[in-house]
Amino acid sequence: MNRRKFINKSAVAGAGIATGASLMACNDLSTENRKKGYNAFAKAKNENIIKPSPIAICTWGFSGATAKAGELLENGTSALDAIIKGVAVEEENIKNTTVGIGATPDREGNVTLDACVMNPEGDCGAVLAVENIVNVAALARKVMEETPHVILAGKGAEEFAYEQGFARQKLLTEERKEAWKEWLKTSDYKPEINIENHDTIGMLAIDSNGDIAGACTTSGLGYKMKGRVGDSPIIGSGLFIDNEVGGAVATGMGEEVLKTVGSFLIVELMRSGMSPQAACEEAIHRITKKGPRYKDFQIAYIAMNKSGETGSHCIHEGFTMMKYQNKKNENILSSFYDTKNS
Ligand code: SD4
Repeated sequence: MNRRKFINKSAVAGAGIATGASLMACNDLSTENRKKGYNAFAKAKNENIIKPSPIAICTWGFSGATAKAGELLENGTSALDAIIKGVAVEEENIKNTTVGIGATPDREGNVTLDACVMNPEGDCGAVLAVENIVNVAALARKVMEETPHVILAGKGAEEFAYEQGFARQKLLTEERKEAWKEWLKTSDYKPEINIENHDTIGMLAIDSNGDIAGACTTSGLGYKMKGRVGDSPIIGSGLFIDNEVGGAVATGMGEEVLKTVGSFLIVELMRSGMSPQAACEEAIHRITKKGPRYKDFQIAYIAMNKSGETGSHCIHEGFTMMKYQNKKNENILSSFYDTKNS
């Protein structure tokens, strides 16, 4: 090797080492700073937050669910306890065709349920494609509290439920069975916006300690493929909570929520300073900007920050959310993406 080539090579290698070293130092420093910064930011934020009076919000018009959770919160019940009892109102409501007993089956005639929960400590639990158990949000909580795992699916989740004392119950009602038989005549799989598949209940609540928790429970999309799981039991997509920031929950076409990890996105946007409303709008925008396919499906988000400010946004007009606070149980019409302007 001639001298000139050698010098050039060493210079490049030296520069590489120097750059690598300074980059590493830089990364270390920024990680350190970021850690400190986040903690300081979160602490300062929490100290500055005026604790709201207990509040429960949920997707759609499930007034009985927010009333139940809200009244429990007012009696000092923890956010998670109140939520589990609140969403159970719909899981046990035979008329709700997308949650718990009385839900629409998959295309083979089996009702399979999905649910997840998250507590203020940042722990979570989920159950996927569970049969014969009504209160799957409570079961997801058991996974979180009684197992070393986060998710149990199918038969394993069902067997665990029996071990935990849950009753075996037939979820398919005669009415849903007849509707399924009717559906089989055409087997036309086309979820209708705001008409069917719109009863998933996702709930967020802040208790009298100012702590936030959440749950999401559903049978998913009616006449789905056997084994299909949507966003609802997937932490970060159907639900996400951070007790330093707030929480978010989704309803609608789960596949599209999964692709954008919507609830986690909303919480992170709120962490960076966005209001719950603006964060929900941005999360919907991430979906609508992908192209006109959004015209065929509905997605809605609700969110709440630690001050008790709430927001909701959806693609198509017609989504509502419930809000219970200070003994007032309101149904609030959500803002929506204006498809006419797109
Ligand atoms: C799912 N997101 O399984 C659910 C369905 C839903 O209101 O929310 N329906 O995709």
